[in-house]
Amino acid sequence: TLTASEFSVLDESFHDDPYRFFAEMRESRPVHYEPAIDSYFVTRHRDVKAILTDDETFTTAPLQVRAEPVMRGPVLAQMTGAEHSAKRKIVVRGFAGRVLAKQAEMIRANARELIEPFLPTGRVDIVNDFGKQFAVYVTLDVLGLDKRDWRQVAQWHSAVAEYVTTIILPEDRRRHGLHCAEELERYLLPIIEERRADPGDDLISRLCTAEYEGIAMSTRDVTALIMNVLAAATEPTDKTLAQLFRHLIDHPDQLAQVLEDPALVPAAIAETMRHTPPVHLIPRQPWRPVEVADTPIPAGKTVFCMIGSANRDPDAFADPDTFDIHRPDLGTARSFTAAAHHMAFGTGLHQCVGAAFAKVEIETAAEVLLGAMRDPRYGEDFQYREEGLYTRGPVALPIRFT
Ligand code: 2IO
Repeated sequence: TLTASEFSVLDESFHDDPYRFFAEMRESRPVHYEPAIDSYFVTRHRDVKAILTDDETFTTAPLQVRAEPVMRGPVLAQMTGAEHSAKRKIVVRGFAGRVLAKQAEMIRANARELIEPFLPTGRVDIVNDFGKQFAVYVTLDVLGLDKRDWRQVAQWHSAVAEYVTTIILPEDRRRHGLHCAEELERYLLPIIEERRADPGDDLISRLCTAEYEGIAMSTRDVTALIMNVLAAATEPTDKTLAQLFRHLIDHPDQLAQVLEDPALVPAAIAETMRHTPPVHLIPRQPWRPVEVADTPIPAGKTVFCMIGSANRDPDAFADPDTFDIHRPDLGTARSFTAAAHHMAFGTGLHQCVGAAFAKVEIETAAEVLLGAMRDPRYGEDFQYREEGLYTRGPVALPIRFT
């Protein structure tokens, strides 16, 4: 049994494998207080769901400190009311219908181009040879940015992501994140001016030409939304793709079924997102004192919803630690919508605006990769390791194939 004094989510043992702590936390300490950061960690599915769907009580104020400085302005999740619904709609339309169909072709072309050089070698690291570059390439194409800049953008992105997602960030890393965010903003500003004058059919142009209450968005608003899309589309992609491959390699029967029937791919992705979500924490802040699972939480404290734990709650999913693309409680058809039973895309008002895009992106990459590689398996003496408390994923996934 873990007692409050001897357990911390900041412990190395928790970081190494948080999953083995979740059951105990849900049962005996469903709301864990972490004194070092004066924050609360919520573990049960029903409590996380209640918090994320109660946007009256639980605000997204933590993002003001955690995200706004490096996003160079407010992101969608920080907005409420008419401003939120109008700007959210603008972004939703950038990932829907004919636009999304065109993006699917772009995604396929990028996946093919990036896997090609590895096909004759019979080996590829899904994270470091493919996934990271794929994530940035696709995001740059969505935004209409030059892919020749991808290494530079990837470097800026990692510093920005580190700023947003590190629980206790050392001062030098904090400054580095801010510096990279400023560089990224400096890179974007002339491009925004260009697109205002001569819009194309990319997302930056859409943001520049879209009107909110009859007026065009300010450059600060456009910049922040670009930064928001850049971070949100890049950070989880390699992690999700690598987890999908890991689960399928670990479950050869399910891999065979997916290869046999590609209609199972969405279920495999949804189950991957439930079992090992790329985003483990979603921060909220109650504006008044509340009680969660009989634990009083004062107004103004940060509350972290633990998605990895909620998604493995036996009250929500039978045999929750088992990876099973056929599980009847997965609800595949709804898994990429606000009605999803797993909460890898959050839920409620601020539920991921890119969920439909993410589905197409991972589906397409999986199709291209699985179609090009026979008998995917791990390389010899491969040691599996994951990293991250906020966003979490494999540090590498070197595989072999025929
Ligand atoms: C960008 C963790 C990358 C989002 C974030 C500051 C706001 C929001 C998220 C996801 C993924 C990020 N939060 N996307 O958790 O837009």
